[in-house]
Amino acid sequence: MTELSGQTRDRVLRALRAQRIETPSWAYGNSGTRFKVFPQEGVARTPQEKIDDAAEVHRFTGVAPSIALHIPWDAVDDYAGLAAYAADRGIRLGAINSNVFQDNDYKLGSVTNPDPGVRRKAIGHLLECVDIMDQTGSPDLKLWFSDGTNYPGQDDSRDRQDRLAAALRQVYDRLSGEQRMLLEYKLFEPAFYMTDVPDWGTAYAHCIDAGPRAQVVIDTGHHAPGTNIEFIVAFLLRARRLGAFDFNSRFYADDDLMVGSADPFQLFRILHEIVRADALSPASGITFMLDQCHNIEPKIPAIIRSVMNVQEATAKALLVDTAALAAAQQAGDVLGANAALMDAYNTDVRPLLAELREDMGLHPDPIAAYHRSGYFDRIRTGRASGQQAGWGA
Ligand code: LRH
Ligand code: MN
Repeated sequence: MTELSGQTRDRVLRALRAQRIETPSWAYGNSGTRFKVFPQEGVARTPQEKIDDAAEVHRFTGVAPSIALHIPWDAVDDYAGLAAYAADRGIRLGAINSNVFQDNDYKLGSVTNPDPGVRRKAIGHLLECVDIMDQTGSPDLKLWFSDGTNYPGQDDSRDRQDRLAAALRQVYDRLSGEQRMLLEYKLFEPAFYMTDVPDWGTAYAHCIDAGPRAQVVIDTGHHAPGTNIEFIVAFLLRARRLGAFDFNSRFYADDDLMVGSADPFQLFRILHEIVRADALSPASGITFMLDQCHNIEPKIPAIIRSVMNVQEATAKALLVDTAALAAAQQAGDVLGANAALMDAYNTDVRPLLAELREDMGLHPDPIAAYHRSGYFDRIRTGRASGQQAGWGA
């Protein structure tokens, strides 16, 4: 790595030290595909054990102090108690994810269902999630709707959009304090003809209609192949409507693989837009979450690896020589501009990150440290009995 000036080094290390990545509770439970869910030894059985695992990820990475919850997968009787349990382990309860995609009543849709009774039930769940936010202190309500149709003519697209807008209005009006509504889009699956919130434009338009507390979530696995996701990032940042990321990666569809594992260059380009907009720090109000499923690989090391992948892409983005890039862009020097970006991307930032971790009092190799910690042996024996957590699908 070309010798970094002291000033650049400090700026990069400061930004990396302040980075915050939220891990998803459901990634600590069993997950799979429609073909099979392979259980794994030591998997969490309760929201508390998922929090224990999240605390381990934070213990070795130092930048993952919050966990996103999914309701009802993480339902408990005492949410304030759960928040206290987490706080005792240095973990904050993050986004509350609603779930209106697993109940039999939602076959033809949840908030967009032709049946007003089903719509009321779905909206009731979303409002219940805001009640939970009041108890956990979570700022973010994250909404993803599996709603859609499978055949042309099955339902009226405009009527469904009206129903969706009415539901979002009701939920939006329930928000208080710093609470936000984060709307996630997805091109397809489980619906295979039309999805009611299929793309960023639809999500953005509904957020504009709802109000300033409504922001868009970009799940990196929810686009058509070949989509330029960093353009969407740049656009929504400029519009001040980018609320959060669900980071993961994919080779084909919504594969939910480790972020950066399938396309590290895309992750770098996304983080470049974030850094360019000075939107990396928690103060920017963007929540950087992982949304992954570790169907065959050991879950906790996979999440640690994922956090490290985000750190590596971020470090590379922070190393972009912005002055050289801007000069080349202004001069129409196409190759020069591209080279400015590629030089940063082709920089091996692992030594810098190892140094950062040592500065933070952490082991330079979080995964090796995790394996040496004996945590897995403890949970493998300690959690041998009982029902492992999963999607309950
Ligand atoms: C939908 C999704 C959404 C979550 C779920 C676990 O595909 O990305 O963010 O609710 O995964
Ligand atoms: Mn997601």
